[in-house]
Amino acid sequence: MSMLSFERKYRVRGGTLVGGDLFDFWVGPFYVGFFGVTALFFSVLGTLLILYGAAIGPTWNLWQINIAPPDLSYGLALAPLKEGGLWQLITICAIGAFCSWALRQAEIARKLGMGYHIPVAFSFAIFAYVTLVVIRPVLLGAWGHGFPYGIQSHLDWVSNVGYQYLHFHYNPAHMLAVSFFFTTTLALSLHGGLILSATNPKKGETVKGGEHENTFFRDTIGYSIGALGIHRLGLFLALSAGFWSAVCIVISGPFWTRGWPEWWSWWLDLPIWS
Ligand code: UQ2
Repeated sequence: MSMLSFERKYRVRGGTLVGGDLFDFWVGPFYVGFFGVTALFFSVLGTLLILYGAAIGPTWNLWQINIAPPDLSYGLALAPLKEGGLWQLITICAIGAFCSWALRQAEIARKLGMGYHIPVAFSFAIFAYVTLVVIRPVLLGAWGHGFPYGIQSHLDWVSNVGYQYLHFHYNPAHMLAVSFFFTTTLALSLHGGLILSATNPKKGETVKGGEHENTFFRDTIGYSIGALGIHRLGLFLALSAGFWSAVCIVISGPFWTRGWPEWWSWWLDLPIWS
């Protein structure tokens, strides 16, 4: 592989966050590190607990397997294994695995002398998940407010929680999140389309570069954001989508308990109308 000469330069000891030299080595192409060990530990344990939960459940139908959080009556206490305790352990394993993964990304970025953009970006996804299964349940006072682990069941949860607030699309933070998700797909399709059109020409034609890319957008809309700019924009759009998703669910319940359409009465109540 052509990268091997470069890899030899950076595949050296040092730069770890935790564990010193203990796990500072590679297995084949994979960096291990302290957080590689903890990521593997939490993901294997979590997967086994999911399999156990499925095994004691009523079905092996992939769509119907469900591991539910404890009943609301357990509040924020630990529940018996078969009464939501499994869900609690699986949640701990998931958070342990996700955070280990982010820290392993940070260690590898550090060893390579790169920025921490990747672990920072991944942490927004972790934040969105933790908002659903920890922050909001804690604010509402019961683990039972977390979402159930199952393909159908988590969709039912989203639907039920949405209807609990009458019409979730009136949630202003949800509006922002959805708009950011769509704008992310717009930006990535523009970018992917542009790069492929420039670098993958038909047989016999030469590969085009940055000048052509800029010119296409200057000719069509009078503006090109640039090669670095489109990636900054993409990161901003994607992180904003995740961030406002977390906000839109955490304010539903802890900070607003009525229907979301009603929230907009502040607009109808503005003194300028009277
Ligand atoms: C661009 C550019 C790229 C790109 C893209 C654009 C050469 C290779 C896609 C065009 C993007 C613009 C004008 C921003 C659009 C704004 C939103 C909110 C979607 O100019 O520079 O680099 O990939």
